[in-house]
Amino acid sequence: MDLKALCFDVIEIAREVGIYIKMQESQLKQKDIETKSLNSLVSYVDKTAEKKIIAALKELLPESGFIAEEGTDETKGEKYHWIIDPLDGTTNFIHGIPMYSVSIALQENDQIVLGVVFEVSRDECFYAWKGGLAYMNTEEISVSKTKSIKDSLVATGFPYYDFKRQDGYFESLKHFANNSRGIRRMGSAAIDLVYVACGRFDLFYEYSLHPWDVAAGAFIVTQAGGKITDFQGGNNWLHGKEIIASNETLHSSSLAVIKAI
Ligand code: 2AM
Ligand code: CA
Repeated sequence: MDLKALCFDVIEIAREVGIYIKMQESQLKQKDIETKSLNSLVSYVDKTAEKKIIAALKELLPESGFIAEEGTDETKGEKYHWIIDPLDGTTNFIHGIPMYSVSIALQENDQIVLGVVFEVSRDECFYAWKGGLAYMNTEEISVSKTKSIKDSLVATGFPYYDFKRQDGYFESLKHFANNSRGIRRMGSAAIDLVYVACGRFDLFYEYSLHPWDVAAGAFIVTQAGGKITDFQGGNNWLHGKEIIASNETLHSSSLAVIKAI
């Protein structure tokens, strides 16, 4: 399969759907917003965007299956599955905050081989394919070369539904607040990850995330020279609901703090 050509087709789809989402920004009404579970919101925009993405991907790769946040199509594939978050940062979108993205990854057996994250408001498309590097629009990107936490900008996501690990999590925040350049909470894990990939953020960590929040962004980080693990330093970050993304040096110096959560 020509993953590079496929990646450019997926970019087209992400961009088109991003334009649709942006057009809906001014149309969305309070009555359009549903609550799926505690603090997890959705509207027709997420669902329509997902349907548009899946219809287009089916044409590109008819034998593939889908793992998509809104579950509008749960077709199982043999070898290929698309992991899709049609709108990552729904809470931001609903509140009129322009920090949201379209995230699409392709899995071949258990391995991610392609990732696209389109940050709609900035018109920045981040992408990578297996065997290639990582890019933002037409530029090659790489993770930061920062060596110490004191020179790092740290991104995270605050717990919004699983509060059991809150104390440990706030301890880690205290550590980074006291020792880094600052902490950011964007509200879209896909954007956090691609900002690590291009060196804007030096470190990102969050728990309670789903595969569709992280699949594409994490793959782009690895292709940009970064390191992705779960909170124990292992590989269970896609389904394990814990992720750390950074360059190799900062990753090893932060692991002990994050492990304790
Ligand atoms: P979503 O917008 O696709 O649901 C950031 O913490 C991540 O958690 C985002 O990728 C976001 O993905 C998800 N999330 C869901 N509900 C959230 C909420 N109420 N606050 C913050 N993040 C939320
Ligand atoms: Ca979503």
